[in-house]
Amino acid sequence: MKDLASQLAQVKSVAIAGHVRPDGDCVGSCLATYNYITTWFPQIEADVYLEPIPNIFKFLKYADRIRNTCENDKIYDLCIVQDCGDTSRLGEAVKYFHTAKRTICIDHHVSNHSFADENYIFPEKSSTSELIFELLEEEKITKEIAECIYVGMVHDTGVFQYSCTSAQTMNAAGILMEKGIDFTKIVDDTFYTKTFAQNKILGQALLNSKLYLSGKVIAAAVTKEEMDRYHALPKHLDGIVSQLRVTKGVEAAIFLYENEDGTWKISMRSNGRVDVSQIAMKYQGGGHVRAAGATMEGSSKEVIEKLCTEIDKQLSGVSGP
Ligand SMILES: [Mn+2]
Repeated sequence: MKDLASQLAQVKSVAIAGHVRPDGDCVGSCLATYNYITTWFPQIEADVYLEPIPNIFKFLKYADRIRNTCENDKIYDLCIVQDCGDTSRLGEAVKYFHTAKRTICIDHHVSNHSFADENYIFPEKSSTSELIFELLEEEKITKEIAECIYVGMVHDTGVFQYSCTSAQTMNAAGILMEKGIDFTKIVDDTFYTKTFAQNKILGQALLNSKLYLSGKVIAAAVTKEEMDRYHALPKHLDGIVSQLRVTKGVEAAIFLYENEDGTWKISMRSNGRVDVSQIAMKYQGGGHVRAAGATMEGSSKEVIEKLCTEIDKQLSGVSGP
């Protein structure tokens, strides 16, 4: 697959979907594709399915057209799934993937096993949004499409900071800037600005944090009760693990919060020596070498101990990269 345009020939209807709990890259890349199709292929009937998106991304063009529910049983000519490592992370929209006449997957998760008919998967790329940039004709990237792609790249690179950022990422970002986007405002409004409640729960998570493995791992858990106390929703906890990761001397950071059913949602970050995607996959999760997640059962103490054991194995060379 070399471009998106050739995939759209003879296609009358397209469903676009991304992963559950959509983040900046998921929302940005899906809306980039949606805006591209509606702008340049107006004869195609396109729908985009995502779970409710964070408010910070609602300024993107056609964010208001995102469908949060999948009650219709439409069968699409083409289903494009983006930023999603496997079908179980598609949520309800998985039915459109299964019934569509043809499927495409565009993704950068290492755990992705090329599950669609056509796959455009590059784990070394910064973001799915960067892959969308590659698949679109530069002259057909409008300002609105550029905003979507830029948001996705900014979020998955931590504002062009993580090691997944490449020269190509920066070149793409430069071309997007020339489309007239307000790049300063995008970074400030969608990445750095936190609500008061978000800062409070971040503070609580940092107070809860402890060091393990002689300071090589930092872990923090936030309980349901604490989330309720600060009126924090899961989507408000996004930056916490990144803050833990920048603690001096740590190789890996673990953040967990309690789900409604008492299980724990785990996020892990690595500073390079630990492959956290391997550990996440052991617990039916997935992600990238330096950023991965999973869901686990048990007490927070047990969960942290299990993860520390895996990290220790890697650091001592028993397994791992
Ligand atoms: Mn991504």
